[in-house]
Amino acid sequence: MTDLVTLEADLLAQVAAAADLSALDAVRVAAVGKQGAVSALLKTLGSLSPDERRDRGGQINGLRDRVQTALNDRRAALETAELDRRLAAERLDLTLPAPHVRRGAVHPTMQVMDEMIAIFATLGFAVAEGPDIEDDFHNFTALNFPPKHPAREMHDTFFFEPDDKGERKLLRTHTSPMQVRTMIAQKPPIRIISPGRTYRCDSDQTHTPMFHQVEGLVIDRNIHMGHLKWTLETFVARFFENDQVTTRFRPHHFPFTEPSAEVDVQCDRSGGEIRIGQGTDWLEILGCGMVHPNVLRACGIDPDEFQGFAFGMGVDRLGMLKYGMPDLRDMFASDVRWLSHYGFSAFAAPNPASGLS
Ligand code: 2NL
Repeated sequence: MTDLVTLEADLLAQVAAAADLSALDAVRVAAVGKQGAVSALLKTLGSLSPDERRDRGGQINGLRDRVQTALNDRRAALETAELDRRLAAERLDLTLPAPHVRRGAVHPTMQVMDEMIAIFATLGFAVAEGPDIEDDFHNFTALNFPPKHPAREMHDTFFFEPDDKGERKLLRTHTSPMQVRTMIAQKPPIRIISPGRTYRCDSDQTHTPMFHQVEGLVIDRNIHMGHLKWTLETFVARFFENDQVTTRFRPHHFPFTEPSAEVDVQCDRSGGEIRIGQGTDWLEILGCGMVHPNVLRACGIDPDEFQGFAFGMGVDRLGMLKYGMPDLRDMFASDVRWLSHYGFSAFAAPNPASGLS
């Protein structure tokens, strides 16, 4: 019995003296490891009578448990001390200037989005934002996509695995779902833009799998294409900061608008770069149309009482045009040299009062 008391006192002293986690682990191996002191004691039990074995076995197990508890407590204390030491040593004063760190810049996409929001704000449009993960109803069905429309298929849309109810969520392929949500939630008049990220399974020089859109929606009584044309012409002139810029509305087809049009701006491509508002070429910049009666009905709006127009444009693409970037893929390559060249100062946020760019 006294040998056990001495051993326990010795082991507990070693545990208390272990200065760090690796020293403690060495103590643990020597004490309660497979080849350790406690195992050696247990091996001696075989030569004892059954009664002696029960008594001594109980004593050895009690010793092992107390040593194990001491090891656990010491480990916890050392880990806390180590964390405290690291927290103290790695403390950063974020209020100090960081002279060796390159200063951040606003990504051109976000700058352009803020420009668009500022322009539409002066025209009375509110901003409506919503989830990137959508369902089939808000992304397709409510927007009058026929059930077998190719845009629903795998090559365009990122689908999630079906859930328990067999429903397949998806990454929105446009920001229209937010406009659908607004029409369902609010009564006309509605005048919103919905900026945000959109996703399509497509990648080449002019497409990235994630890109940004600003869509717009106006719903009221007696809305007609004249309102659509004025709104978009006003936007284009302000965005390109050129009152003379000529636009061309070309018939097109979208499932969610009827009639539909694509809008081109006059440009000049002769000098190797694109100049907006001069020359004899045309460049497509956005799509638009009168909201299809089926879309209004799907959102609980009576098309005999209300009409509306809608439009959609690619923010990244318009940013490339306005600020002369050659390749869309560079936009999201996270190259700090590109960002510091094309990025904007955080103090140059566009707003209608101080100007846009
Ligand atoms: C494009 C074309 C467009 C719309 C988006 C829309 C939304 C609702 C109802 C009807 Cl809720 N239309 N959005 C309409 C026409 C064109 O986008 O080329 N986008 C990049």
